[in-house]
Amino acid sequence: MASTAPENDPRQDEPEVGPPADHAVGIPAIVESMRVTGQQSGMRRGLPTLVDVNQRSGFDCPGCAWPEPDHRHPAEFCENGAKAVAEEATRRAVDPDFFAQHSVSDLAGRSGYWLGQQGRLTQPMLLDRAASHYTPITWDEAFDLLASELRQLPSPDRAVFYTSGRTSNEAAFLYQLFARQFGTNNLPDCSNMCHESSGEALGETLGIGKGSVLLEDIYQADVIIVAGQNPGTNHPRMLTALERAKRSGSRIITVNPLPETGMRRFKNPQTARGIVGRGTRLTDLFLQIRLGGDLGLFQALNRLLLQVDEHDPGAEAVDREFVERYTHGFEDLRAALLESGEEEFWGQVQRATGLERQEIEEALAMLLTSRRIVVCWAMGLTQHQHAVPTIREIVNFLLLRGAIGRPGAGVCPVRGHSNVQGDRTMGIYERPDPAFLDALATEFGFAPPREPGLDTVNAIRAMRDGRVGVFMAMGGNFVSATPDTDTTEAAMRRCGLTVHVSTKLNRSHVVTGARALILPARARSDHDVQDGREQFVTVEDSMGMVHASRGSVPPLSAQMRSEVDIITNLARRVLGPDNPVPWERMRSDYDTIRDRIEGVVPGFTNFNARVREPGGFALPHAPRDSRTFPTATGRAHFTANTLTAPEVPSGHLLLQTLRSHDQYNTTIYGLDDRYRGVHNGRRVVFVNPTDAEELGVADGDYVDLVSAWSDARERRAPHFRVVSYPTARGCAAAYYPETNVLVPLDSTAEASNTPTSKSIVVRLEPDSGDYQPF
Ligand SMILES: Nc1nc2c(c(=O)[nH]1)N[C@H]1C(S)=C(S)[C@@H](COP(=O)(O)OP(=O)(O)OC[C@H]3O[C@@H](n4cnc5c(=O)[nH]c(N)nc54)[C@H](O)[C@@H]3O)O[C@H]1N2
Ligand SMILES: Nc1nc2c(c(=O)[nH]1)N[C@H]1C(S)=C(S)[C@@H](COP(=O)(O)OP(=O)(O)OC[C@H]3O[C@@H](n4cnc5c(=O)[nH]c(N)nc54)[C@H](O)[C@@H]3O)O[C@H]1N2
Ligand SMILES: [Mo]
Repeated sequence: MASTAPENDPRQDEPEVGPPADHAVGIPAIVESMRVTGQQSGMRRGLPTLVDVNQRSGFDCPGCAWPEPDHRHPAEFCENGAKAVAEEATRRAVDPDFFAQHSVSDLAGRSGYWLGQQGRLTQPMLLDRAASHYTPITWDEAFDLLASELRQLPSPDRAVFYTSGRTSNEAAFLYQLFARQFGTNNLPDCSNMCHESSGEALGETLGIGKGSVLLEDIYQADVIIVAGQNPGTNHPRMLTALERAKRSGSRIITVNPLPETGMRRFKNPQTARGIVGRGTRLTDLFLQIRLGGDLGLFQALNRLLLQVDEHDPGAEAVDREFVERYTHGFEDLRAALLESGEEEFWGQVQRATGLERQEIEEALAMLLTSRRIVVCWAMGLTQHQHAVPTIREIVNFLLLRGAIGRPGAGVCPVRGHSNVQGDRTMGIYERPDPAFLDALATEFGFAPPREPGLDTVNAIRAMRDGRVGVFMAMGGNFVSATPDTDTTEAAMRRCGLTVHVSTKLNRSHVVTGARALILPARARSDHDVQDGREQFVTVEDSMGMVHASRGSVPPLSAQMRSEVDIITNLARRVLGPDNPVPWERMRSDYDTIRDRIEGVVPGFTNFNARVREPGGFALPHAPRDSRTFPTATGRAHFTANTLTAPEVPSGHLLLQTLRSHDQYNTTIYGLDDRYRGVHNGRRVVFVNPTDAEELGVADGDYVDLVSAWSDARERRAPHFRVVSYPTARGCAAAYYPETNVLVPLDSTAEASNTPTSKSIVVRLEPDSGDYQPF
């Protein structure tokens, strides 16, 4: 098919495909890290930067939220962390000349990959009404414009303040404070599309929506279940922790429709063994589950535990003492799980999981001899219609085994963005806890709004319906990360003003409201000096550890400002001189922000002193620390969940949308997915060979993916190369964000409203020829 890719924008529609790799990391990862570093930032700027990553005196890797070990290796980063840092520390600059050369419609015809590769944003820019190009604007003019648009809104609820998960604790705290002083809880964030289902399920059952394990627990576990997660690509440093656990005797059960290379064999580049040896085999038992089958799997395990307990109480399948002392709802769970007959139950489980009973019993045998069990998961579990019940069922499982609040045991939702968990702790939430608002009111002497605000999906609906005047984003790439791309882009265009505080150019800068602002931010690795004094920020990792992060890279332009600087200046303009918050002092000294966080957020006592200690400190977690459960009953809750799984009509496949090895969400680093054997392209759909045969397609064919959703609109993603791949039967996979066009806005998870990006019913149609690059 003819491609008319713009100059320098490489074609992504003719991928080359080879066999998947048999191990992760090793020497190719080191070579790749050095290559991107040299290419983006040059070795003189890039290498010293890499040395600082995740060190106590350095900055937190802007990649994932996996925690740092106590004994840090001099190279405490991974290939994908190196890519994230290189992209930030790049010498390439997007300056006013660039915007003079490229009209917005030209930029809208480029790929996300090309946009991101142009470099760092270095100057505030305005796209005026009906203008064809962005033009430079001073910071003062930009703040005045935004402030006057905000003040003219008929209600504060006509503004939406989105956050992506790289924002520091300090900036996040000020951003939500500003939004609430302005008068709205419209604070959607990337969490709404990510671990919201985890927070929802864990909050309800354990009383706190966060993971209950520390790194030490991973090392001490007897069994680690890794379900719905691809750490080899998305949390590579987790492989080091899993390797260490394996060396002290842990066994690993991997639950995934795909045999992900990273979970098979790991060659740790930090050890000689990893460089020259065969590496470490990680997975002991691989359960190749169908998409969305995990609720069925954990229900089966739980029913088996109850049955073993009944017939052989000595086996201690159920930790009776724990159940009696700490939990609520056991009898209801028992009744629900044992209700149906054997044949009916196992028929349902088989249909949902695609697993044989014997495979589940093999897992059970490993679990029955272990009390120290950790369950890790990520997007493979959270982005389904029944994600919340699935995670509640995992909690049921761990509670039955007494595996909460015990060393080497617990829940481990592995977060994505490096500070997404901290942002939520700081109050970035559209449904804030009343106690949080009370504390905010007391600390700052104002009445915060109490009405719940808009989450991501509801914000898109409000924008679509013309109910949003100003959309502001603290980082992120809203139009590419959200579902139903055509709907979302149309929604964005209905806003009066769209504002992005960003580091890199992306599609959300070129699909805009009537007017648009780009405000260039300093990033995690950038040096931050305010009024002559060096500043640092803080972040919270996936395990609730809070620590300092100090950037060291000289910013490419003096016009790039810190997020704290941007928020405080905006707040002063919008809220006026009588506002009681000392915004200007907070800008010039981030310690004063931390003092106020201490006054509002539990767990931050003596914040400024403790965060200066090497390694920072752990936030309290009542179930982990003392087996106390801050729920309504003061106990951990069992829940009875109905066994459901996605229904797929014949002739269709269930599609999951996932990440390649060369991307960070919507930021595309390159066009390869080394571990899965894909090179020089991204428009691929992985299909089981038997399914392909039944559907009459073959490896190498080009097809359109068409979403089968109940409304009348057609959602089509054209021109994907079929890749014959050993995924579970009936389950296909393709990359995000190219496939977001297929995810219906109204297809969301119950209770968390998270888009169902891992279960989209699609059919394959012959290539329509409608593909236009980008
Ligand atoms: N390099 C890099 N690092 C990243 C990111 C990145 O894009 N690039 N993104 C960051 C972010 S924000 C996040 S949230 C995390 C995401 O980290 P992951 O959740 O690992 O990301 P995905 O690529 O979406 O992979 C989902 C995995 O779950 C499996 N899966 C899908 N559906 C199911 C299911 O129904 N059941 C089971 N058992 N498995 C299933 C898929 O086959 C795949 O292995 O990574 C973070 N880290
Ligand atoms: N189909 C499908 N859709 C998905 C997912 C999926 O698996 N499938 N995953 C979902 C998930 S888990 C998530 S978390 C979301 C991600 O959604 P987002 O967080 O909105 O998207 P990102 O691609 O991470 O945002 C990248 C942009 O953030 C900006 N940026 C980077 N660093 C900084 C910084 O330090 N400061 C500031 N101010 N800006 C910065 C850059 O301009 C960059 O272009 O996408 C979701 N969408
Ligand atoms: Mo995420």
